[in-house]
Amino acid sequence: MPVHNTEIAEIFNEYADLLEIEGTNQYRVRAYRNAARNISVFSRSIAEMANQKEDLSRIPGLGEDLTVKVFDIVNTGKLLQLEKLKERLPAGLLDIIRLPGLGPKRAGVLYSKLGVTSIEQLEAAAKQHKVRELPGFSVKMEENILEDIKRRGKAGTSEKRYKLFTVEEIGKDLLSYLKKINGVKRVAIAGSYRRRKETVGDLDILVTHEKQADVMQQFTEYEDVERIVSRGETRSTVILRSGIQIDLRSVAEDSYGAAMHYFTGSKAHNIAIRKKGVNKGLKINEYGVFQGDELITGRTEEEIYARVDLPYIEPELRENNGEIEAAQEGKLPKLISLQDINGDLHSHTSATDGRSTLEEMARAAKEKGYQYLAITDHSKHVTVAHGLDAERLAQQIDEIERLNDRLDGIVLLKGIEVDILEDGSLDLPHDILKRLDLVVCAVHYKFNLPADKQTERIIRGIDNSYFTILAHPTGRIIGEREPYQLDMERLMKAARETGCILELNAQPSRLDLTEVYARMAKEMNVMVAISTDSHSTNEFDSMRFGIYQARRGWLEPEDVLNTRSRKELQKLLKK
Ligand code: DGT
Ligand code: CA
Ligand code: CA
Repeated sequence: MPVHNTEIAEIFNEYADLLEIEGTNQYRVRAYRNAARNISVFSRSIAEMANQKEDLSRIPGLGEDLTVKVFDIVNTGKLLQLEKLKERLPAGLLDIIRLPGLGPKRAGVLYSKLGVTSIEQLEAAAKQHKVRELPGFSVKMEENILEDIKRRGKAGTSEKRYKLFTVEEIGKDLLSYLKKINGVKRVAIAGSYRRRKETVGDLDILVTHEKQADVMQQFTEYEDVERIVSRGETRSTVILRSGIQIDLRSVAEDSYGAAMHYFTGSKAHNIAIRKKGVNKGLKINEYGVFQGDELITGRTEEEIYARVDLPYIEPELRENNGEIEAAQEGKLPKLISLQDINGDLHSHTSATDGRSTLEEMARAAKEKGYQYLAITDHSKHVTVAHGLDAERLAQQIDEIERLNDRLDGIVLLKGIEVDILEDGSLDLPHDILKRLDLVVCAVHYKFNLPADKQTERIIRGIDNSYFTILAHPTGRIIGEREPYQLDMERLMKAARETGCILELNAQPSRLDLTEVYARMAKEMNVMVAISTDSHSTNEFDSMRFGIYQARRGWLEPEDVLNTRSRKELQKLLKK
């Protein structure tokens, strides 16, 4: 398996980091970093050049010594000197240098002066104010370190990620700019964006073009570019003003499918597919599928999968979470798509905190091609939203009934987003809930109860015979609010017993029924409703984000309540 240029570069970078921690002279450290940078943007596969005994000194920054090391990496997949250095230096130091503002030099100081070799030890030392005294550190820095460690959390990274919604707009603009470049044929976004992850780290864009097109030049001249990280013949990286990084790669038409597959990832999925290739004597990389040195296919992703005896696997499933096994057994899910949706079951009007009237909402839903729209304004406990009490809800019910008589091709369902109070009771009396088509229930305060209390509160709500749908079940808001402490499995068991439905809230900042929970719901036989929680007519379009997440959670049309026709839905709701 040829080692990719970026892998060689990563090894050199890691080696440089560790050398620097050890206090090796700057000149040597810089030589490795410099080589790494040049290697990562080099336009041809260095592994292939090495295998064909080509002259590697053409690669800028590679002297005699480093050329030998590149050969070692190409032949063995690793660098012996790095492995040895790793044995000498504690592994935790690598985590420390990835904290913002630290880097190998300061990590070296922490190590040599305080013996700090892990994040935990660093945290302890900072809390004891030992860090501020060190050369090159300060009080402010010590505070930042503590904050960064906290933010980094258990997940282990402090790297900034962007909501899919945010990068969608950025990506679309950039895509249309690239398409207009003379000679450009195809442009597509790969990476986690194509897999529709709720957040993405950076955007990976592929282009194919005629030879003479100066795509890289024009890419780096895009008006939104703040900084050019690298520019090569076939790949460039820039940082846009919004801070997001864009990787652009130009690929040959014959390799387009292979490159799409490779750069769509995930890495774990790629590795698993590559292994299947190896078992069949095939070499799979971003250039194609090879038998020996011969390129046998690479134009389409379908062909790549076919070569390892698999059907096409949708990008949203490519996480090496069982999709390859399912594909092998012919058990891939037939994923839900936007066209399967027949209505929306969570929306607000100007009666509470929405911005459109009942009638405006109804007409907009009809325009989306929906058969029904549930109106679910807030209940009285949410005073900031001017929530409805029983009397105002009764008026709205009457109003909806009158409006339904006039409306054609769309039916408004009578609903409420009622608060689940702290004791698990619902915020409105049963005799008014009884008049509704559906009752969407939600937690809007006391987010910080311990897991058992919060779970019991919600389960008590679920046990209420009027409870239809649990809205935004974990309350998570991406980058703003952690999910409440909950025993999801227990909650889902309760939901299954009572036939309660879980909402996949499609607002791009919520999506709090994560892919993991969506899949768990499916496996536990709990139905999901994908709802936009629209507060005005132009929010219905958020439905696509709910669909993306549902697809990542392996959901099929029958797993989702609002794929039902109005008749089927009303039958289900009566139960
Ligand atoms: P992100 O940007 O953190 O949200 O996640 P991705 O999946 O977009 O990751 P990124 O941008 O680092 O790389 C894009 C794709 O390129 C990734 O999904 C798989 C592929 N890739 C990157 N590095 C490697 C590697 O070392 N080995 C393999 N097999 N694939 C890789
Ligand atoms: Ca990416
Ligand atoms: Ca990338």
